[in-house]
Amino acid sequence: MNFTALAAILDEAALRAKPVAQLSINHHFSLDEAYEIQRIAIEKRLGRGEKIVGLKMGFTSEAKMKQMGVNDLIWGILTDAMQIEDGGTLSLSKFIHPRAEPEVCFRIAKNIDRELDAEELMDHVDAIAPAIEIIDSRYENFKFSLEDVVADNCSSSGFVVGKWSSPKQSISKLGMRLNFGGKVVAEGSSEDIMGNPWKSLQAATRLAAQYQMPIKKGYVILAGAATAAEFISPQIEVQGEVENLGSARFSVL
Ligand code: OOG
Ligand code: MG
Repeated sequence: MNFTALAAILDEAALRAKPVAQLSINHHFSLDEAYEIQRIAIEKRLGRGEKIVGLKMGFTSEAKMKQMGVNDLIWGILTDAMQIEDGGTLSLSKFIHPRAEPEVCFRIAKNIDRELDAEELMDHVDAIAPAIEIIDSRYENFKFSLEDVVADNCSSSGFVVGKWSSPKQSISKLGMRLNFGGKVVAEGSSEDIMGNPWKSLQAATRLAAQYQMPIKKGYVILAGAATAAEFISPQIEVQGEVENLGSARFSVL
């Protein structure tokens, strides 16, 4: 089967909110080919009028790699259709088996088309915010290989960004929490994200150069979860908190 057909399987699974078997069981494709499948599936979304608004980094913490049984970082694309406004609602009927995770989000101030070093990064970011990512693997039982999950746009399905604040403050060892109905369900530290979420952004600039996909001014970049992700259920209020940055939230319908 060609990459276009594989991309169509994943795109339809997302549209219909119906899971599919792991592609890698019957098809062989490399990590680079998985990114090609991801690209074709995103083209389909763009063809339906969606716009790219950012990127998400995945598996940037031990907790996430361990939870999902993989061992390398990945990136996926965020579109405007995936964004839920802070304090907004999520309708479960549009998802297969969504999970939420607390994240840190960067806003890009200038186009980036090469790998930046640590000192250059700050100059390319104009704000940071607490965020929640909603991931919804299109694969049955949320099970996949690294290639499978990359082809599936790294399970991207939704995100909520809280209030923006200055990128000059330290984000190196901030407590991060996921609360359901006011109860803590997952807890970690921003230090668990590659030592510091800025490292994740730097890795994004490396991937941008490698895959010739510039990171544009105005993009939001999710640095990856510090904790394992938790399944969400109807009628709960989900809050993602980052110490000193505040929180982002949504309610599940
Ligand atoms: C893949 C997405 C990983 C993160 O923050 O590490 C991710 C998944 O777990 O389904 O978003
Ligand atoms: Mg994530």
